Amino acid sequence: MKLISSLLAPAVAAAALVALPGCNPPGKSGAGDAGKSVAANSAAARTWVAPGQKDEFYLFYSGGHSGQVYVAGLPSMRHLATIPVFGRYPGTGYGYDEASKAMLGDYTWGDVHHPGLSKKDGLYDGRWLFVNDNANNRIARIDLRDFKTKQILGPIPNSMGNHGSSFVTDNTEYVLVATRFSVPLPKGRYADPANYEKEFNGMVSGIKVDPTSGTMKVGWQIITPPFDWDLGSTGKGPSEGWAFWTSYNTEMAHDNLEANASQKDRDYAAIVNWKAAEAAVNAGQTTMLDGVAVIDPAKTPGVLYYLPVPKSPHGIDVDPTGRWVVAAGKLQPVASVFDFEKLQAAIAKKDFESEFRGVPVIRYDAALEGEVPVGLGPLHTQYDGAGNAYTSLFIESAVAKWKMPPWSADERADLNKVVLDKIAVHYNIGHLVVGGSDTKKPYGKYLVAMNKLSKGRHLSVGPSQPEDSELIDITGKKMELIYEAFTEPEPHFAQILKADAISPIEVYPKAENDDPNAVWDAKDTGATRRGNVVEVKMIAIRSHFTPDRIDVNEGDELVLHVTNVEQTPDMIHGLGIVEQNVNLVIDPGETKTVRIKMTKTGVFPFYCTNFCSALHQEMQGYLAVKPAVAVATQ
Ligand code: RUQ
Ligand code: CUA
Repeated sequence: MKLISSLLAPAVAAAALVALPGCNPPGKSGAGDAGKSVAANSAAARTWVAPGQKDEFYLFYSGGHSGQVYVAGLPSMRHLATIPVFGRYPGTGYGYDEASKAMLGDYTWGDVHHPGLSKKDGLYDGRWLFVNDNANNRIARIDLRDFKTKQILGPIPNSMGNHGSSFVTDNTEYVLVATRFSVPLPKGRYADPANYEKEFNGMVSGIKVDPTSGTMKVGWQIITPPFDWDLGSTGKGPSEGWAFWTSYNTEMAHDNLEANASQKDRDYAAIVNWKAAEAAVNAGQTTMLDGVAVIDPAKTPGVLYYLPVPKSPHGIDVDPTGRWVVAAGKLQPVASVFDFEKLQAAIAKKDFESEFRGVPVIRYDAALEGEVPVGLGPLHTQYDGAGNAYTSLFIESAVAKWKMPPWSADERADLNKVVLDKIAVHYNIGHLVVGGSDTKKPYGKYLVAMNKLSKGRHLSVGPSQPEDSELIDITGKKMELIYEAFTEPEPHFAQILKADAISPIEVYPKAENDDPNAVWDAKDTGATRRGNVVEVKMIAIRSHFTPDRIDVNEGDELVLHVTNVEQTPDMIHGLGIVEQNVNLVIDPGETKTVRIKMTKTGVFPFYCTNFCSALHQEMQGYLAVKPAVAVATQ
């Protein structure tokens, strides 16, 4: 693979640098000379969303080990909201009421990597956003009607390291998952890591999504060798029903992976026929393992194939037509383009180079369309729907734009010719996202490039540097860097959704509140005692809690249900109980419950935490806890 020096495109990088504000040395204001440049004005105009105006797109980006998802507007890149998923978030009371506490279980954090929007007919339908937890093998569903986490599934049985997800199939039949780590199965079984090759396994899981409610459950699994599955994507159009993941460790190294997992020139991608997997489950060709129907691909031909890909691959991305599958090898400066039609023909003709543990290995050249010399350290590829691909280059700190097939004979003869443009970003790039790239009709227009190492692009805030992301206009022949924004840590992948694809609710309609403990009228409020349990039904409305006094005894358990009976947008009430660690935030029309053991005696004021009216400060009351036993006299 030769690399032409022009691919490093210093001119492109320099041009981008000169024109933009934000490239000032530390301590210099951004409003200096750069502000006068025409390019800066033009870039500013393209990202300017005037006060009172709204952004055209939502950007949902993962917050990594913060366990959260962050929402920004595009093109302004302004932070709009934090959606807590795998960790508590006092701002919305998430993880403080009983329902969200139960969802979080015993885990206090998660590691969000790849958000995936739900789809219908291969297009975003604006219903749900799925996100994975690499740390605790879970997957969550956020409802885009109210931007809240509604379900956390997991830990997924027989799986360690839910990194290779959340890849949504064309009609949200499944969210597909592949394991990053392999372990002895079922979980809990001990085996010496020295016996890794024999005793350890990875897994691909089909998480079935209920089409009406969105409720997820583990559908089936395919057991795999202990390859470390990396990123993936789902097919569409001709490749609908298929899914793809790369492995960076087909060496099956279990120690010193940096060296030992990088020995082979080619690792494998897994090519999974999930429709065949579903059929195998329906035909009963499975073994139950920890409550899940598991398919052994050696015994069920047709569900799994391997495809060699160079070298230590990371991303594998299906294009919007569903015909082209692009894999990028971190240690090889090319993007390998596979033709799904050739791949299918190879499968039909059994044009295999070998097999591994009963699974056919497709011949690389049988499926290959070409190796595009994109540059150093290619990771992920996105598409604009206009025949162009964009690959992030970690080592080069750049994005390469290149032309998808079909290629002319001339282009084929020298694939350098299909590399159309390259733009420098100012950090080691990881993921990049183009709106709708994983659908049949990408929006194009913008590309957001996310950093891996931010390299001090913002005001210093100490040793942990602000995370960076850059907004690139991809409407022209040349990519143009038009904005740079802070991104919450730790950014991984993102999804872009057209703002008008959804219409989030502003209040929960009273008629929809099915909480049996909801009350809507002051006359229905009050306390009931059953033994040591005191249950209080309370309402909150500007600017009063009813009741505003709660009486309990030491040792009691207080079960407090609060309904915010408002039906007015933005009329949120909070209930904080001083020194009792109670923090409820209740949206209009919502009911929330908290249970607390009364271990401290005394009088504890409670108050509304969310500003609600001129008399917000007066929205308060008292929790009075009487000592259980009279203090023994001297
Ligand atoms: S992986 S930088 Cu966790 Cu998303 Cu590619
Ligand atoms: Cu209710 Cu402030």
